[in-house]
Amino acid sequence: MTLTTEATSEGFEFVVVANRLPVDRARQEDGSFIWRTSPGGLVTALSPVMEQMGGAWVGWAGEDSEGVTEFQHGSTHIVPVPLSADEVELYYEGFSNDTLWPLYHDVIAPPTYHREWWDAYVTVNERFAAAAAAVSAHGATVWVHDYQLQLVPGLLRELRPDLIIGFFNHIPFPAYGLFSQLPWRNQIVKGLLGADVIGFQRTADAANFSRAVRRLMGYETKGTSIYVPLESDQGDMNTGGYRKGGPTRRVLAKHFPISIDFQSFEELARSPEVQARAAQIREELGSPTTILFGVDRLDYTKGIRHRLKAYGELLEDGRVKAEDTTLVQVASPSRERVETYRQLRDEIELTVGRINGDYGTIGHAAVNYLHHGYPREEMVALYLAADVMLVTALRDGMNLVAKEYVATRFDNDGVLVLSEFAGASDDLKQALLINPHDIAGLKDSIMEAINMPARERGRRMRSMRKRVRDNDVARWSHDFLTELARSSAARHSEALGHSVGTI
Ligand code: GDG
Repeated sequence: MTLTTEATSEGFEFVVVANRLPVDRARQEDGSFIWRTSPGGLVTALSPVMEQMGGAWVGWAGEDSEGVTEFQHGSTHIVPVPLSADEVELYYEGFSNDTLWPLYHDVIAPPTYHREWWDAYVTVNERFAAAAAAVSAHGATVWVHDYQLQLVPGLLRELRPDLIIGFFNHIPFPAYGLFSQLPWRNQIVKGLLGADVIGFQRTADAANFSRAVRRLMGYETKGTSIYVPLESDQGDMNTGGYRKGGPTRRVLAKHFPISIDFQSFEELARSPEVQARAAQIREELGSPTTILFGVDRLDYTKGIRHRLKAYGELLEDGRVKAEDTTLVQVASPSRERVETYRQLRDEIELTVGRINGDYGTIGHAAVNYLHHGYPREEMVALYLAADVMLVTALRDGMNLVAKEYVATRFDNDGVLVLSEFAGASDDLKQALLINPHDIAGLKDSIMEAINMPARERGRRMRSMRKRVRDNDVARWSHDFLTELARSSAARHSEALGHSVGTI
């Protein structure tokens, strides 16, 4: 794969489009502004890719970004897209986080459908597409990310047919029986099909999408290929009818499991400061025999309630005691203006209070609950201090936390308890795989993790570390961008009337 990423006089050769920029503008108490790294998995994954490739990043700069113009941040040219307070409420908190997020995570919470939210989603997607079109050089590669921007590939193809367009969905793509609830399902599918390559986390997500295309559009699909009729043959978008047998454009819909920058996590874990901090954390927790650890955005998809229920019952059954076992739960603040998230926070804090009230003793809290974000060094120190890592998501596109834990454990110790409903379970088969809905099974797995002999811990951790080291985030972006370059080469040679080689 060879991509030139410098800016030319007419724009950038490589452009990332995502709802958030890699940095957020935040107002400090004294009224001044600072730029902070944005939270969440997408930025964690893409930042090392951008550092290496350079290019432009189109995205929203956060609530306090009024009047911010383009600027250079390291190797990345930052292109802020403004959103009004209304748009944040309707497009972001509404349609993205209260319609699509619950629908795509198997309706763990009920999705809400509002036509005005959809209208704002269309308007904002148009603005992102226009901003991307304006900064892209002729024939540039544009990589669009995630569920907030599913219309952008289609809009961008209309504006700029010369571009090579990729899309990556960081969250699951639901089964057709759920996706078909969405009143705007055809528009979403058509928007995504504007891309040359559509990447998903798991094979099942890609298969769910292809099925939706067949059911809603009637287009032909074969393996990971979808044959999209050229614009003039597409027929009525709402009925899906189109002229069969006409010329088509091939779109690839395939899984590309995302990963982390393994080396940078390992390096941080090996640093003497971080190791000293890990030892200090253990001491501050009263040097318990076992530290169980969970870190998640405070989100109902992450299964924090199920985790607390299992742990609370283990304390109740007397299988663990607060004197020798403690659970550290970091819940980073997330989407606090969406009602479901407020309720979740209340419920979790009530449960933590009950567990501590019932089972804690002086100097030994059963649960150390922390509702804030931490610097990366502190996160890595916590990973190192943790004997057992609990990832109990009810549904999760991938879950980078699981891979980060593995990357930091250069001592080949520690046990990962991992939900089979997280994409990471496809890669990390040596974890203790659990079904978080099965509380009895989860309790047994936590006990198995606590009591696992050192030899077995080492064997499992070594194998998982090899897997994540060999499949790091550089490999993920390389694989995706290579497929994108290949499929655009095939498109061009088809356009020139040459035969296309196998891909
Ligand atoms: C979405 C998908 C997919 C969390 N708290 C702190 C902190 N974090 C970092 C973690 C990790 C990231 O945020 C969270 O990533 P996840 O993958 O676990 O989850 P989502 O945010 O839901 O991400 C997910 C991902 O996109 C990538 O495609 O895997 O399935 O839902 O990197 O370490 N980092 C710091 N302080 C915190 O307090 N520094």
